[in-house]
Amino acid sequence: MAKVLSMILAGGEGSRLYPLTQSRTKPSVPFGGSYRLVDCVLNNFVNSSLLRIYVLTQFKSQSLNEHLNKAWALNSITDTFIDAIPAQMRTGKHWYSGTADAIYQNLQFIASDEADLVCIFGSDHIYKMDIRQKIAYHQEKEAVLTVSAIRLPKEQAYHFGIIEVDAEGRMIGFEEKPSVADAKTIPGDPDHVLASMGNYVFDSQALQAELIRDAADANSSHDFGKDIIPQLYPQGKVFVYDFTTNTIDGEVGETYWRDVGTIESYWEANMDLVKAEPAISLYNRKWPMHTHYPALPPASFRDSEQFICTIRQSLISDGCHISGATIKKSVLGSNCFVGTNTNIYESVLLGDTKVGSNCILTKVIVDKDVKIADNIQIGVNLEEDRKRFTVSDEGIVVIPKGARIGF
Ligand code: ADQ
Ligand code: ADP
Repeated sequence: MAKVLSMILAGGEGSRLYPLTQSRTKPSVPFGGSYRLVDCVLNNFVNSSLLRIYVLTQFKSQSLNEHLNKAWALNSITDTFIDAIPAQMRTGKHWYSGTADAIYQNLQFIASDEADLVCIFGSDHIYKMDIRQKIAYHQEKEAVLTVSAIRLPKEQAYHFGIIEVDAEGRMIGFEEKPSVADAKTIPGDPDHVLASMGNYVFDSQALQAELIRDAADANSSHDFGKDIIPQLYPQGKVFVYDFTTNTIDGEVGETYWRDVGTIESYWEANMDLVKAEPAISLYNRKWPMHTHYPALPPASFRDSEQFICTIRQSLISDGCHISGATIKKSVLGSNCFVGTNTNIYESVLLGDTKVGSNCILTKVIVDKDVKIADNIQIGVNLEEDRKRFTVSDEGIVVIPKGARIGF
């Protein structure tokens, strides 16, 4: 069995998720009631029994550090660790300039390790992957680098690295974030492209050599998508791992993958959890979704004299207290209090929030520690909301952390 070292890129600024990233880095943004975005990739590694993990942080990392300490501490006498590495400007007075530079600045941790393979994964995607299967494919192909790929609608091409592949799975073309017009579609399928999922398995020696070469290249932006992959694939040893072949608990099909880069995609990914048939299951006991569970009582629901609680297609976390309210297609993080005759619809409450009585919230994302007074409507009159809050092009209203509304 090859020795594996894993590096998780968790330094993303997440500017398109603003104001959710006003006080925390993107991987630390709460998701799905109980989780943070970074939990998905960490669960993929832990459930794949790959337990030698560095998490590279950069922007606004305190919230992420606290989460890693509370949720992901490994107490063990074996050679296993999940350690955060803060950006330390080891190679000069500059922060990480790109994802490859983030790894290059920490090359000593790879060089001093006996790992044969290095996994480099982003941290802001919602998916389940048994990474052992990707590693087995990498070894079978004797690849230098293996990139995971998924088929996506052509219109999304400009967000992703777009791949061309031959019949053996070898990468024969790659373009980082091309225009939709220029994106190479899948042969025989003009409506779809093959997109890089931003996660990589590298041969350790080849990675080190390539990063040293790239660091000396003044024309490089030191990014895996823009520089490293285009440099490596023409040498013929970069292979493409088809994510749809991955199995969880012996079953093909759990190949949901979502990039949560924008307010809309973040909201949609939360809504995917409360569909009648959720796109990704949180309930597979062979693939537990670890996170930090605060010491809180179970969620409680109390009818008032006039109003009964109606909760449909929703996730309600521990410590929530709902009094005679109606909640549909919504996700409530821990410690949310909701008053009587309030309607919450298609909304995401990140936690520690109080919503008064007789309120309406429709398609609203409420960050932590918000207090909303009685008789407030949000998401009903978007013209009014735009004067006070961030409203996405698709009409999703975002209430920033710590807001006091109607007081
Ligand atoms: P993007 O997602 O646009 O494209 P990027 O913004 O560089 O790539 O982020 C990749 C990961 O690295 C994220 O998890 C992010 O949080 C983290 N990150 C970003 N900058 C960092 C830094 N300076 N230090 C540490 N971590 C950092 C990439 C690929 C595409 C691919 C998509 C899939 O480049 O080819 O299609 O991911 O989403
Ligand atoms: P989250 O909203 O991500 O759960 P927390 O409220 O748990 O974040 O805060 C995590 C850490 O980040 C705490 O140590 C907190 O003091 C710090 N923190 C949060 N917001 C800010 C801020 N605006 N400026 C400085 N530190 C902050």
